[in-house]
Amino acid sequence: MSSGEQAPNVAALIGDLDRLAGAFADEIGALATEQEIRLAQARYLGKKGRVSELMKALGRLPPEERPAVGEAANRAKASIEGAVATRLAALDEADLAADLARVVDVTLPARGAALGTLHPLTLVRREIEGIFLGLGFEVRTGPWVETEWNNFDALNTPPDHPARDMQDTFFVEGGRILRSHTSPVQIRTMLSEPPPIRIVAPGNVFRRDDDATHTPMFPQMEGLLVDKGVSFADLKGTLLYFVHRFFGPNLGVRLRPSYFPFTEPSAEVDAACYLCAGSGLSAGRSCRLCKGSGWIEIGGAGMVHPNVFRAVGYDPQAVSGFAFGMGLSRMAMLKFEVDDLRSFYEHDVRFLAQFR
Ligand code: 2NM
Repeated sequence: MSSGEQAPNVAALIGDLDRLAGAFADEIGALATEQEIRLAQARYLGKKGRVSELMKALGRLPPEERPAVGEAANRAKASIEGAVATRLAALDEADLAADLARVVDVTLPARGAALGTLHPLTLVRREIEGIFLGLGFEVRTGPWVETEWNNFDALNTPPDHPARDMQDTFFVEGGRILRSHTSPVQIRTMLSEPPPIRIVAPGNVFRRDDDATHTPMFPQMEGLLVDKGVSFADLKGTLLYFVHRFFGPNLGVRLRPSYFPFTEPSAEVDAACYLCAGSGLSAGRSCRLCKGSGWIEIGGAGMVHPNVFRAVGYDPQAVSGFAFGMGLSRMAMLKFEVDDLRSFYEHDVRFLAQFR
């Protein structure tokens, strides 16, 4: 031989290969996972495995003796691969048998699907919409980004009015603002339709306020009725009907003189407290809802100012109208006795799930 090493003994080499297959078969019986089995397979058939180690001697054999050793190597390889396949199949079967043996109580009740709830502000908005729909009002909405004209000028609110200050109103690009009330919806409606008008405008509005009792965005609902011969008595009757439907029958309404640029006369609207029926006393103590006054403030209202009609092209000699507005968070706080405004914006499911 060119290497000068002695040629290996062919019979011994074949015997070693045949014994390797047997040794593998013994080893694999104790292995419990596919990973262990694959590692064992690599120790025998891998590049540096035991079969490859024995095959290094092949090059030192005379050519005529190589085929017999090659055959022995193939036998060992096939035997090892066969043992692997058999063992893996047995493991699979054992897994399946274990699955089938598991006792499942099919009579256990299913876990109920959790139902969401409507947000209290949504409940209150829908309820109020329903009351006014029943009176023949329509629900109208409009954009959050508005012109200063729709939000202020058309509403008889002059350029030097404090509400138009940077301190109070959000200004956005292009000379526009975030609406500070939903009144621009009423303006848009009057600009595009002739009287009679009967609408409520629910929606979010924006003011530069952020503390325990004010959020920079809050939901509002305003209403507008315009027709021939509409009076302050129509306004009060409408508010009285609303209070009876929303808070309870037989509750009084009180209008206190106030001022808004867009209405004249203007009023703050109080409803008799539904908890103490206006007495100021509940359970022998000062009522917790109205703090003993017997009244709760629910919004503002008034007769539409002639300048508002002029701005939208209505003739203030021919038609008159009333308008009102209320904060929906306040209405929800009163109705559900929620004492912190921020509860509506924290998205705590333990709070929200109480309104079913
Ligand atoms: C309020 C209070 C009083 C109001 C006025 C108008 C309009 F467009 F007709 F002039 N819309 N809404 C109004 C009046 C709103 O909210 C507290």
